[in-house]
Amino acid sequence: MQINSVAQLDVAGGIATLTLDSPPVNALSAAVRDGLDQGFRAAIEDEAVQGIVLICAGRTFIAGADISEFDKAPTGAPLHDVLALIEGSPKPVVAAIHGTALGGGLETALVCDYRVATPSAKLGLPEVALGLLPGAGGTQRLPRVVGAEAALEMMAIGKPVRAKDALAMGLVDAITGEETLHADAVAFLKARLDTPRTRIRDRTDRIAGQDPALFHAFRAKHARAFKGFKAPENIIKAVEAAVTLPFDAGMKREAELFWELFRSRESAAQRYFFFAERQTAKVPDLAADLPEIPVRRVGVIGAGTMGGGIAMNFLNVGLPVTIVEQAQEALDRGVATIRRNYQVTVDKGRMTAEQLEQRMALLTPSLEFEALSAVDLVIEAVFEKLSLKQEIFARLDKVAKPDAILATNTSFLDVDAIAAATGRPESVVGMHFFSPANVMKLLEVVRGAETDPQVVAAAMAIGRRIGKVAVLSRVCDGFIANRMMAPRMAAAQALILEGPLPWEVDQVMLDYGFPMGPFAMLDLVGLDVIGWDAATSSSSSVVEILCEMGRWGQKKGGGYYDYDEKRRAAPSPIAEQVIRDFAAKTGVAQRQFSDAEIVARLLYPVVNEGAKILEEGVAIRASDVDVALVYGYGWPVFTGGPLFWADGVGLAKIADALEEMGHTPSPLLRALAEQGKPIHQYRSVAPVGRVVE
Ligand code: TC6
Repeated sequence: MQINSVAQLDVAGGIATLTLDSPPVNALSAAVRDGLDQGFRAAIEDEAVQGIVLICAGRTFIAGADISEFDKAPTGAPLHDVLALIEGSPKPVVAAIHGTALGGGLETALVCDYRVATPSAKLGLPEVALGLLPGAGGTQRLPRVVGAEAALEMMAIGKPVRAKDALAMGLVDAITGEETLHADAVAFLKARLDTPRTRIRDRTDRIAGQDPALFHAFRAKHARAFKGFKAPENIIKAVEAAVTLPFDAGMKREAELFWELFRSRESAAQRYFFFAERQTAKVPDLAADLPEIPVRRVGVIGAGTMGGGIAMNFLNVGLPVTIVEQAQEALDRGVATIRRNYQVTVDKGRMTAEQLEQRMALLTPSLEFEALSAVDLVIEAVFEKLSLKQEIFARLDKVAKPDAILATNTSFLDVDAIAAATGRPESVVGMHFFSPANVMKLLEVVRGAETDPQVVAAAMAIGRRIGKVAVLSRVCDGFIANRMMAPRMAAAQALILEGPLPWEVDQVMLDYGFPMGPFAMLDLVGLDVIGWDAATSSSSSVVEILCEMGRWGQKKGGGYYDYDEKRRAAPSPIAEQVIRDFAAKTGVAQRQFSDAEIVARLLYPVVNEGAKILEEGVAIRASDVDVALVYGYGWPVFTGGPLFWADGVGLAKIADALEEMGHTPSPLLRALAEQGKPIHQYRSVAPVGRVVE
């Protein structure tokens, strides 16, 4: 019997099966909640029914509340009522889980009497990633099933568990066959029709006598990871309520804590980010049915830090890589570094020695450029010098297969000028990785003026295949992420001449939520590599003076900070003196700055740069810019990224402040401020010859 557009009820042999079918992920939309409500009512009323199986069609069990409905007026049966109906069913209910039972999906399974799952299923309460807590009883029921400690881990960290672990924890009652979920669930239920039932809400065996020290220890253990986020703390409080209060009082507490989060800017930012991340894959002028360019073998030119890290991405997903260097020594060093990096993972117990060998066996080191003749994708990762890259691409043009994708990992050079060195600029694309390339999630795909759409699509797809979030950029100096952050660096360097010291500026950025401040970052990268030239150095900036003194950063034991042998940083009196002297020499007035002023000085110019990037059509949409900054620079996700954050501050306020600081606000920023429109929803409006939506 068809219940509604997404639910169907079938009765056979005394068992009712309610099947939900709401692609793509059976999220708990109004239709799904109505389907559950009416379906369960019908099954409960039907006298022929002795037990009920809840199952989903398509790729997954219910993957959670429908996040796209969160900011709309509520319609349909309320989730709490639906869950109360299922929990109060006079007939036993089993949730038959495949794919992912997440968030509200797992909470639905927790009001059933039993849960069975396929071996490949995953179960989790990942609401924390949306700045929320499981607000449909998850915080109260999960601890009653798996205990407070495991519940905290699952909810405050948000990582789903595999079926086999869920079985060990008591979260699922049986593992079914991969292909026989329904039949196995029916058999499981039939065997238990006469078994006395205990609802999870009535259980106390896993939570009675919980030592409150657990919560202090948990907070302390994760203090760093939770900094700036509101949801983990509310989750901990909700679990404290679960172990100390009766069920109904705990539910009330959960609701208060949920709504506090729901109304927070942090959660709004994280919900925005959820969709922003998924939007990046959508490139409006690339037809969905573009023929795919298969990538089976990869070549990497350059076995330095970047080249090695890039190669690891492909080895990790089982793709053979040929890595080419000019000299045996550099090649050996590069290969040894890759092996050493994997060994660290093995030592941490996250990889087996056998897997390490399997990955290394996929790597072919070579000194011959010709070794690249068989690969489908080549990524060049040599020194950042245009003439060198052009020379390499001219050589590559002669050896690469006719349909090979020729990618450059340049971080700021003109991809079109590199492409022009070949006879096939349509095959050339930028694939800009962030260091460490095997870790950082961002991949900027840089589309040249002549890059074939198929090549763009292939580069985006391969990015996803290696687990990156691929963001599309047009050619410009620094592309999206580096170009956005350049003004922050410039502002920071100017600011330290006016009073605030590097470590004070860094601290304000840490408090904002960045993993590292600009000066600690400069010391890490090396002051010498950001454009210092010993031959032309003329003591005309603090960076130059520090470099002339040999204070190149961490590697020299000192830069803006002093470092001990374990590379622990301490504010440097020497650097402070250099800064003070330079400020005096150049006559810069000193004054006090509040933290808010420091934030404005450093980050408003970043917002301005973002507006310029959108005006020029370098990025397709504002949310892509936010994603690039979060994944490329660790911009705190609870702000939503620079442009979402800017809307919270107010565009008019930012534009006015920029003017006061001596910057020219971009016309787009001014226009949006005057129209009262948010920037984070902005989509590029197709300047001539650029992206068309
Ligand atoms: C919750 O439950 C709160 C409860 C409290 C109640 C009071 N809603 O990721 P994919 C879309 S909070 C709406 O590319 P995958 C997604 O936008 C929720 N839409 O696929 C995309 O759409 P597009 C807790 C959703 O196979 C499409 O589905 N649950 C939702 O790589 C495919 O998604 C979560 O946080 C949703 N809940 O991964 C789970 N989920 O094609 C969030 C997905 O138009 N979801 N979409 O772009 C996930 O983690 C993953 O989507 C996945 C599938 C593992 C389910």
